[in-house]
Amino acid sequence: MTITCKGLLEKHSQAWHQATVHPFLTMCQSGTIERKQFNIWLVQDYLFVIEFTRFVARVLANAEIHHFDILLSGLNALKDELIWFKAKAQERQLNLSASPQATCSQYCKYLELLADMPYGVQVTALWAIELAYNQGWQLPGTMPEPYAEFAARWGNQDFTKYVQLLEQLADEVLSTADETIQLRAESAFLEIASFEKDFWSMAIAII
Ligand code: MP5
Repeated sequence: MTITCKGLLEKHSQAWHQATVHPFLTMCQSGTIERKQFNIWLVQDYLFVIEFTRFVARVLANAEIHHFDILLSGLNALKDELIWFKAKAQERQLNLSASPQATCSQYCKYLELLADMPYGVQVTALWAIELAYNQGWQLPGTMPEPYAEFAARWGNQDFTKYVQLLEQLADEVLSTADETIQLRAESAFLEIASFEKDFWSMAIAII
């Protein structure tokens, strides 16, 4: 039987719920998150996005030509996002040369591991990573300032459309992938769900 992105979400709904519905996000929504906790997430996420950009470039290098447009639009958005992160850090007077925390560096190392995996696994992983933020920032509903801007970045309709297009790419490749690749894509999905949960937890563990 062929797996699909929707099938993965249904089969592993609990793992996915933990990745996308987290106290970090509910605390942003209720305005109870400490500034220090939010700032830790911001700096660590910037460090993650640098490695994620490298990962997307590797996925593009393996992609079928008719997938280029969508992947290139993702890379283009990452260019703006890295600039935006720097602006947000400057507003908050944060040092972006901080070291990655263990959770961040383990997630980044996993992105490097994905570099050696087949394209079907990579594109499924890319979809899952983007969906985690799309749903995570959307699900709590309206966020108060200063978090509304962050929720809008990953929760907006254009980003939702981009994630839907990634789902189509992943489903297309998975539909003809052999069983080994499908199983590896499923493992990658579960790894990512777990890393996403841990990433939120990392930021609020400090206080
Ligand atoms: C994303 C992110 C989404 N920024 N951080 C984590 C830990 N997971 C997913 O990636 P992007 O490039 O910000 O859309």
